[in-house]
Amino acid sequence: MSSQPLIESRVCFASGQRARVLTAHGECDAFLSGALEYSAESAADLPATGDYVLVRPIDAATVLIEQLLPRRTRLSRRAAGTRHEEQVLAANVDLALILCGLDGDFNPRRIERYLAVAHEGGVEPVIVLNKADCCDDREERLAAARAVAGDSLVLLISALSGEGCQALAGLLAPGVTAVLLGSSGAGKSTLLNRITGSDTHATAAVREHDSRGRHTTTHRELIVLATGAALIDTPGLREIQLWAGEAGVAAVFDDIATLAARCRFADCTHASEPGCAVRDAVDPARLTSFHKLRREAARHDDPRPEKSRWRAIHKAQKQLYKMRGR
Ligand SMILES: Nc1nc2c(ncn2[C@@H]2O[C@H](COP(=O)(O)OP(=O)(O)OP(=O)(O)O)[C@@H](O)[C@H]2O)c(=O)[nH]1
Ligand SMILES: [Mg+2]
Ligand SMILES: [Zn+2]
Repeated sequence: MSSQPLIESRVCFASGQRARVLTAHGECDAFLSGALEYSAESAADLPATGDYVLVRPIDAATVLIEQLLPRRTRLSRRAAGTRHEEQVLAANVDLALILCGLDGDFNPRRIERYLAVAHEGGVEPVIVLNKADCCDDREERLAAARAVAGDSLVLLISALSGEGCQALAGLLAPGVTAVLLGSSGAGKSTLLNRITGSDTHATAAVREHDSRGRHTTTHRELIVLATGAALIDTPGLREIQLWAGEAGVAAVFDDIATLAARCRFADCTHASEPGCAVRDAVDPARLTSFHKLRREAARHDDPRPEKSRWRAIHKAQKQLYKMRGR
């Protein structure tokens, strides 16, 4: 066992057992200690981009991650696949920059989803409408984004021309950590390059017919800016399955909660009940989205492990048949 003291450092890249961390001496390769790996109950207990960790130097360019420090905030999604498992996208983040291209990418429903994820993790969301340079109906889209934004800031920018980027850069005060979220092709890496004034991050054109990106960025990476702020670039997500409870969703649909107080029935579902104050006042697409996210959140609050439940039922059934001599 080495007698080197533990040093606090920040994870700027994490992938399985390998990571990279930022120390006072620069960036190092990092490995997880066996103890950390074995004590983790799920993948969410392992270091993620943005985590603070205690490391033990092995040599000048390599460290061992011994301990994960508690997360102040986090952005998580439900891991892809069928298992009910949390995937931490970024940890200790102050601002979630929810990028939405003003081309075919624009989608208020997706913005609502990202807002719920941010609220759940204790992260302040900022809605960033990008590609203002190629949008003819910016006022209309700005209004549509504001309609779902609640109290969150909505910015209109062009990462390509630089329009509006000054205001955004102004949010990145020293010590602030922000994460770029959004679909592939929304312009996250282009914006990162604009802010850092470099071309270090690869970008690629979106498909002409549907504005979808090509999944150019492949991993989450934290970059420390000259100002002392940190910015995390992420790969565009194919899906952002909610990792949020009802409270996280409710925070995004304040307007519906306020109106619902005036529905005739206290348990009104705003479907077909008489005297509903919500149905006629809220955009039907938003109401549908509210119901959908609430259902997902309910599964999160009360995760019924379907498979294991059925496995137990089948086992009990088999035993019963056996007892009956079948
Ligand atoms: N017209 C216009 N194009 C933009 C703007 N921002 C980004 N783009 C273009 O959109 C395409 C996708 O940009 P990226 O920065 O690679 O998108 P990304 O969000 O990083 O995508 P992934 O890494 O795949 O998740 C590139 O061709 C960019 O040049 C903008 O403000 N205006
Ligand atoms: Mg990218
Ligand atoms: Zn109602």
